Amino acid sequence: MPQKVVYEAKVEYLQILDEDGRLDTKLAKDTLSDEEVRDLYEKMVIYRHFDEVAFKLQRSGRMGTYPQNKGQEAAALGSGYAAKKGKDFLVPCYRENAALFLHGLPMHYILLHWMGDERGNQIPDACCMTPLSIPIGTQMLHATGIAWAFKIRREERCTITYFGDGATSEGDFHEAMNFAGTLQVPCVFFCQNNQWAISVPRETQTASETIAQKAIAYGMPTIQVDGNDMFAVFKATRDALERARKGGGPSFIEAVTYRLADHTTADDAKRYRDPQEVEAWQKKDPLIRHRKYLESKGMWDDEKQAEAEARAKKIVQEVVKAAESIEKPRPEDMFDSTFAELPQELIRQRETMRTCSLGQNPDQLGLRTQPQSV
Ligand SMILES: Cc1ncc(C[n+]2csc(CCOP(=O)(O)OP(=O)(O)O)c2C)c(N)n1
Ligand SMILES: [Mg+2]
Repeated sequence: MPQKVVYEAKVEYLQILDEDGRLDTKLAKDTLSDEEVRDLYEKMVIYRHFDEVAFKLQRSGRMGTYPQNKGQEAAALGSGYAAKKGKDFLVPCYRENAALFLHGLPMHYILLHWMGDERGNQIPDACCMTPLSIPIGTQMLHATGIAWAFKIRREERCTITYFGDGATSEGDFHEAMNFAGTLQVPCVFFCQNNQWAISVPRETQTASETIAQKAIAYGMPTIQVDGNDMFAVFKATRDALERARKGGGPSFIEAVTYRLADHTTADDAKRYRDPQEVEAWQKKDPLIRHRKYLESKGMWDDEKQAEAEARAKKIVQEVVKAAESIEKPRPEDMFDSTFAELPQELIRQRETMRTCSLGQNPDQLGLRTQPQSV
């Protein structure tokens, strides 16, 4: 009986810019120019400020809940920058605002979404992306489906879908990966491994040594990158998209990063996270290392930082104004966007919503109508 090894695999790790802002110039060749890094860093400053303001809006009762993106900006921006705006399709979860903004989503849409206003989910036609996906993992199936459509139509377009480490334990993840692999669709699976799924640490989440290796079972090229390094993220994503565009099928990227804030504003991570772990990752903050890099090139200093922060403040003030000055939605609107023709039961609910819901006082002015029977 023959005894042999039938399969062997390895997973590569890529870092180009280290925590101290030192660049591996050989690996950085043909990635980002210094001007591009400066522009992207300026965007990081804006998006970090947006994140902090969103947090404060929730704390002051002006927004329902919010999952901070803090610490994951390089992963979102580096990958988003590699994708073609207006052509490639982004299929996000909720921790890659930066990529969506880069691809043209008006920033106040994200605030509207978290304020519970459905208009935040009505993506403008010019933006190639789906709305945020809160059910964990469902968007990956959409990404596979959209990429399949691109393939059938012979369009030179790709999807890139974002999800967390926790999402890779979901059935949807495996189904999406399986179909993407067998159908060879042009989709990049971009996992933001931020080490935590709410209070579940990565070690408890999976017995897999890396998240990246999960893709091997689905026949995909896969790589693990330093997710706080825009050079590495950009290179891995660009290569994966190029391969997909040439008919090379799907790829997987595990971006190793860290959720510097709580899971959402409804969470208190101090109850389950070691402060020393958080401190160690704060030193790897993508904003710190990209600033250090630009400073080492003589392209950044305290004055430029102050200017960038002032600009960010002004931009975000306008964004908040746009979200808060929009006319309040009517409760009836919730019946509008799901069905082309509203089923009878929902027609009944819409017509009686102000008169027979629990907690409504039918004696209130204008609410005396009795429920209509249908
Ligand atoms: C299908 C589904 N199950 C459970 C939840 C509740 N939930 C919200 S976020 C989350 C953890 C997700 O972790 P991960 O995928 O690592 O993403 P992260 O929040 O860390 O970015 C869970 C379990 C959900 N939203 N959807
Ligand atoms: Mg996570």
